[in-house]
Amino acid sequence: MKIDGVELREVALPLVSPFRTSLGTQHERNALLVRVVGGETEGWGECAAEDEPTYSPEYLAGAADLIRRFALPALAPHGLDPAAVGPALRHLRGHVMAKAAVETAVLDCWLRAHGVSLAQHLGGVRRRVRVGVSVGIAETVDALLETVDKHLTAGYARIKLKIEPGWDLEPVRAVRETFGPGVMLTVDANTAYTPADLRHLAQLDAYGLTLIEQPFAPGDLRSHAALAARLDTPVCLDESITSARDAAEAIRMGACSIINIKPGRVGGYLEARRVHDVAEANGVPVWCGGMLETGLGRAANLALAGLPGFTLPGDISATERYYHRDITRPFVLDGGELPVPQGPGIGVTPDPEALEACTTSVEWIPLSA
Ligand code: NPQ
Ligand code: MG
Repeated sequence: MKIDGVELREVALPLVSPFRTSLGTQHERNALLVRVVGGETEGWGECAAEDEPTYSPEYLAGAADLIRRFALPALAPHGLDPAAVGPALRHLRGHVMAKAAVETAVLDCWLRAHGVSLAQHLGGVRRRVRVGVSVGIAETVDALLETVDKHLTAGYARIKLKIEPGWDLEPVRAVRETFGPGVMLTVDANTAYTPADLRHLAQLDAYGLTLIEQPFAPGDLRSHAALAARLDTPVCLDESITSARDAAEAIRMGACSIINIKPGRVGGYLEARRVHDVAEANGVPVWCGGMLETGLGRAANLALAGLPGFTLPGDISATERYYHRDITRPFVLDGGELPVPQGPGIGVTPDPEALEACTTSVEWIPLSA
């Protein structure tokens, strides 16, 4: 089967509440959707990149440009074959999130044509997965406690607090003291610390955290290894890991004992499975990260989180945590879990009306082999 063409669509979804991390504050999620059309079938992929290159070097307009000018022309001769996308784009350096969106759309289209779910294709073993929630930096500790209380009441299986210098020991202590030792608690610094903060971060050991995520710069595996040697709290990497090879290197160096897998950050769901396999072979637990996905990305992440090595709750929250109105049917929390979609491909499609309502631009790119 050949690919007839690809639609690039930008959507804007207002967030239920602003999301503040050490990188900045987000009020709205602008997302880039890729729709691949092949014969009677179509498939969807969502690009994880944000408006600005702050979390990663990629950004939405750059990703669209990469896809339009370089990825699609390179893909055209290959037809609709998900296994061919990675090799066809290998000569393009970086741009993992843009490549991931294209591969996911091709994969979704191909799986739908074959009547196979993404969960089945990846080797998922769970029909439901435990999920957590990522809690942004708050104005005050009281406001934070109120937010955490709401999420615990909703049933989330894990609370992740965003931290930065000046917002770390105090909020973590307050949450632990208020909600007790039974709450699974983690922190995520999004690279906000430097190696000089090692002794300061060691004080987090007092609070029984399940992990500390990415305190240092993406390229600084040595400092993460030094911290891991010093702390009882397990060190988890996010931004540092952009491939299965990175994962193997980080594990070998002792830079992490847990890995956050975001499919966009590693170049797609097929590479995400390889990161999972490397981690599993080394006894390293993994969990699925989040990028404020719409229902399309959320559905695909749930399929990934069903793999056996995903033993910690992921950042795959219910739809209502982020959006009043999503472009797909909402995902609803049930006993701290979300269901893994079982239909063909990613198992969900956008609601045409909801999609139109939030679309800010559409571009159709015909593909000729
Ligand atoms: C993380 N995500 O684990 C990220 C980072 C992040 C859910 O904590 C807009 C879109 C703003 C995606 C800010 C969570 C974002 C974003 C931070 C992702 O590090
Ligand atoms: Mg993170």
